[in-house]
Amino acid sequence: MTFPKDFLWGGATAANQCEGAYLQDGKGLSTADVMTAGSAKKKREVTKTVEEGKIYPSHWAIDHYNRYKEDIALFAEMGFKIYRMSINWPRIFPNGDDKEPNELGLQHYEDVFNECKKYGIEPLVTISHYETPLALANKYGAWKNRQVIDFYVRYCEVIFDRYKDLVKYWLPFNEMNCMSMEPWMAGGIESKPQSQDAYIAAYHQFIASAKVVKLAHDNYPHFQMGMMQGGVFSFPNSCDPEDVLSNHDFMQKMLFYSDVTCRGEIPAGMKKYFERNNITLPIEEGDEEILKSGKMDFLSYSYYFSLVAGKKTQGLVSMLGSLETGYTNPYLPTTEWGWSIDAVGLRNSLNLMYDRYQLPIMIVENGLGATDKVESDGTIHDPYRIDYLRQHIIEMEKAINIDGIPLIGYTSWGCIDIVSAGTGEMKKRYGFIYVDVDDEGNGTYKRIKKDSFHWYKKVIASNGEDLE
Ligand code: BGP
Repeated sequence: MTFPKDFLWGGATAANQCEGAYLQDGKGLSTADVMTAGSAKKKREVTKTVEEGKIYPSHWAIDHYNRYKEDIALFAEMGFKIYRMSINWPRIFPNGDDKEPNELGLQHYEDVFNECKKYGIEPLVTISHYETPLALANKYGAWKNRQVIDFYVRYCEVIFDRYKDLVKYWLPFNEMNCMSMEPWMAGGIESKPQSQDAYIAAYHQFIASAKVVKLAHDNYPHFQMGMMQGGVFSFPNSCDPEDVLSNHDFMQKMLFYSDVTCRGEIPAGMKKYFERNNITLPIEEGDEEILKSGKMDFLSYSYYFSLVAGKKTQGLVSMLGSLETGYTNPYLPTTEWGWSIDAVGLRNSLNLMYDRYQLPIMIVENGLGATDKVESDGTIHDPYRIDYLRQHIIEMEKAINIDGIPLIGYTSWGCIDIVSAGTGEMKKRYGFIYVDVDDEGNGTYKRIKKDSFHWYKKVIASNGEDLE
């Protein structure tokens, strides 16, 4: 087993799922702050305002905002080379359209990045991870409105300038294709997935993304800008050519997002799809140039599972809740939350994505959401998590050494337990570090190292050689 010597091992979180402190230091509300707790069976509710008596897990999460020093010290103890995290947009611009940024918010992330640097950890920053300022949704219709592009670009100008010496790797949006599945999360859009409005919002994000990639390239040549795609990969249900074609159609809609941001244009097949479905993108003069001028430097994506698509496929999937394409894969086991476990699928996806874009790749989310049990002596044994991660790391190594894929980093998801985006639960845990807090926010918030903590530390120390 060999990984490149400068391979970026680490972990990933998102601000709305870990920070808590939802009004501290002048922060405004985000679209995540009005999403109630749900479960695998109960969809999270979007209430538009904070309602008395409802449970909003982002309000407390794991209080990483106040405990980041302790958490980063634990990441450093595992040997992290990189920490993927997001800036909570309404900490910087509480209403999204404010004239001046909030200094306390800016200072906070400066402190966080300096803390990372202290341990030689490289920050990888998601600029927008399901955290659109709520005021932009209520006042402007969020990403449906082209004006929001300007607010986002201004936000980027401010953070690029402030953190230019501290941050090199940036992801303009988390899982852009989430707009085809969960438009509220992806962009504060209330309409149905794959509707005209959702595609308008996606289109505005493409323009915004291209503009800030160009801004970075023109002013900060040392920045590396990355596409972040939600890893929704499917295989045909059978070799029936109709199934193969349906799977292609499904994947075309999923990869639309990485196609536009990595290649700089709308693919022909999607133009036809929009025509057939009476969807009109709000294209303005000069947009083609903008898209071409802001292509990504690298590709990143999340990978948890694979899907099966075919003739019966019902639209797209709700990736963050239940996973429904109409089929199950008889070859694969599933997690407690019903997600298939397909480590070889990760290698397949790496080949697919490299063939398609020829860009360096980072896997920026991967992991197993599971219930953990704290033993009476305070230890936590999570061999299921170690096993899941081991299988996926083995497949990454094969992709590098057998297939020749330029994979440059791996940040496993929820390196410390955080709130689940899909269900709003705390009990769906991904971490190497357990946090003593329950679904209602009760607990001591104490951090406890799981068995996987010690295991991942060895993996990193041996640069992926010791996986036992
Ligand atoms: C991705 C999101 C994350 C995350 C992860 C796991 O789609 O980018 O924010 O949470 O999925 O999903 P969940 O939290 O629903 O288990």
